[in-house]
Amino acid sequence: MKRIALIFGVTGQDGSYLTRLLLKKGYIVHGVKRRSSSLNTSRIDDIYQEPFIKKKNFVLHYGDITDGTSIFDIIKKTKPNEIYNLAAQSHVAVSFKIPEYTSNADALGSLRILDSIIKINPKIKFYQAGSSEMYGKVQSFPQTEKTPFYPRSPYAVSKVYAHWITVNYRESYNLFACNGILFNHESPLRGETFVTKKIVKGLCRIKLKKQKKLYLGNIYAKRDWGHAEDYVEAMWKILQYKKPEDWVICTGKQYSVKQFINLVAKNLNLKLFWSGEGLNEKAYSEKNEKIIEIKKEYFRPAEVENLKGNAAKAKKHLKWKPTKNINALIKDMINFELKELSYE
Ligand code: NAP
Ligand code: F7E
Repeated sequence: MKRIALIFGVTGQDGSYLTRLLLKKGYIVHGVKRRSSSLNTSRIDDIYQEPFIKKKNFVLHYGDITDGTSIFDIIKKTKPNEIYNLAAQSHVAVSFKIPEYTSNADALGSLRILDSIIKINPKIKFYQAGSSEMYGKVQSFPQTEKTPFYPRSPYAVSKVYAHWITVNYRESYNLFACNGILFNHESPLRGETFVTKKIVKGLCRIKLKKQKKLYLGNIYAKRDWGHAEDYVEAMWKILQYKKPEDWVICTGKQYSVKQFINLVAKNLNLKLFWSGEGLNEKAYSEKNEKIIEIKKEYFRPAEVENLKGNAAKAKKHLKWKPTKNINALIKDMINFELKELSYE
């Protein structure tokens, strides 16, 4: 019997990589996309061209994680063995602007799926896309599964709710429900307003003289950045483990946003000269043109300054480890961007 997976958030960065992974493993994959007035399937459209997939093995359904009826109906109709909840309003800065919607989608969305699972078939395995943002104002270093949460945004508070409701349903109803606590992961398919994509795209365009400047916020925040392709493999392994547990997935390496900028510039053979401090800090080109400026509007009301994880548990029990380091990630993102720009 073919295994059946249902992915909420199939049109996102992780949804696209996870779909490819599961199809390669022989799953039938159902994906939930939400209705929008413009096309939102650009990350998954090319999957239908892949030689390894039979078209009937990948099916899309309209639905929304703020709409319990659609969730219930899709789960009932598709009869999945595994559900991956990747759907979320995933932008931390935006969550301060639309906190109520973010909570509805990111916190209650998970509850709606879990509640449908216990009513339809409690044997369905469930993966919840948790986040290192839950550690927020970090309480210990590096962060593990045992580090207490201290969320710093409506996004992170909602993810903490989703984490604990997943634990609660596991303990109350004996569900195979798991949290992945994933640190930042990026790729060529990363959304355009996340900092790594913004930097790679901006510096590639500046290099090719298609753009003059890049505006950023807090360049001293530090993150543990991995590659999304590695991280979706971890999601799958989490649901194949002998029992349902919660897992930290990260690289264990940390860089500041400024270090990330310098690495991208180096890869592009773009010389940057930094000067000034705070909002007046700037980066200049060899020809003394201002390339990067700091803008107050990109700072957040509360920041997460310092994330670095320890994935020892996943390494030991899931036999998972990241295969791509920061340089491989940056090269992958740059190559994609330069190819896209060559079509412009
Ligand atoms: P993403 O690219 O922003 O994708 C989010 C997905 O959720 C998209 O398919 C989006 O649909 C969908 N979505 C948003 N609101 C929805 C709604 N109301 N109903 C149904 N679908 C909805 O995010 P990602 O980077 O792939 O991340 C996947 C998940 O992991 C998210 O839950 C995120 O919070 C979490 N996470 C991400 C990271 C990371 O570094 N990437 C780290 C930890 C946790 P549209 O395409 O229509 O917008
Ligand atoms: O910001 C700083 C910003 O938006 C990273 C999501 O996938 O990972 C992501 O959340 C850092 C922050 O990611 C700009 O202040 C500076 O400190 O790329 P980001 P994030 O907030 O870490 C976690 C794990 C998730 O779960 C989330 O879903 O970069 N920063 N200047 C900037 N950030 C943005 N976006 N834009 C700037 O101009």
